[in-house]
Amino acid sequence: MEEMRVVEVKRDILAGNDEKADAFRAMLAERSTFFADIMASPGAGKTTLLLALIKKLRERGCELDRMGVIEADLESMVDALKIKEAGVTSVELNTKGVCHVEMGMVERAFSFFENRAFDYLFLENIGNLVCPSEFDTGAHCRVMLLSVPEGYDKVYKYPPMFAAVEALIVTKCDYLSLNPDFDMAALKRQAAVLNSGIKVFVTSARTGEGLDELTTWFEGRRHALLD
Ligand SMILES: Nc1nc2c(ncn2[C@@H]2O[C@H](COP(=O)(O)OP(=O)(O)OP(=O)(O)O)[C@@H](O)[C@H]2O)c(=O)[nH]1
Ligand SMILES: [Mg+2]
Repeated sequence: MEEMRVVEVKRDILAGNDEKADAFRAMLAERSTFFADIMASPGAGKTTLLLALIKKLRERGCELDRMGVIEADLESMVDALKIKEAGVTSVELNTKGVCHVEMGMVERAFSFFENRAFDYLFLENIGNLVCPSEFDTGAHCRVMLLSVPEGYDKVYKYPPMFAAVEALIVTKCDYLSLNPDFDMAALKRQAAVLNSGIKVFVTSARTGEGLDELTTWFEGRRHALLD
């Protein structure tokens, strides 16, 4: 009878990815670069929030050339160009259909910065609430966005993402008056069930709500890395 073998590809891939991610995280910490991975579904407001954060960090004294962004998308240069127009260096990482970012991609994208040193490096991950949560990208901090138009019930439908992050950033809160069925209390309650330490920010890039608090939190996370 033929022998049957089961090859656990996923576990091997994830283990190899985790080792690379740990080495990458340590290398960036050596350079005092704080690296944050921004995850969310398509259109949740990742690029808009990044632009708002860049502006806030600049106002607080961080030079534009001390920030860098890796923009991951299946295709196109659209988001990288927006970041570049804001005066910040960016690398567009086109995954050509792959729905998450993994370490080989991060390392390759990072090499295009040619050894530049940053205080803050951000990754705008692929717009997807499922796969990105499984892959360590070498970031010191992972956050997710959930926009008000998407609905609060995503916390019940995509639990691994909510469990994987340090912070949940609720975006487009200027739409709250138009979405009376958005149950913020239920969202916070269930997010805390999935992830007891999760920090929740309620923001709007349109009105500026919550952006100061969020920027202060990112600054604190960077200082904690340097200490
Ligand atoms: N009203 C309102 N609209 C917002 C806000 N943030 C982003 N938007 C709008 O939402 C749309 C999507 O925003 P993006 O920042 O491109 O979203 P994204 O998550 O980067 O999208 P992908 O990269 O395509 O996945 C744009 O039309 C933004 O202007 C907000 O706080 N309030
Ligand atoms: Mg974007």
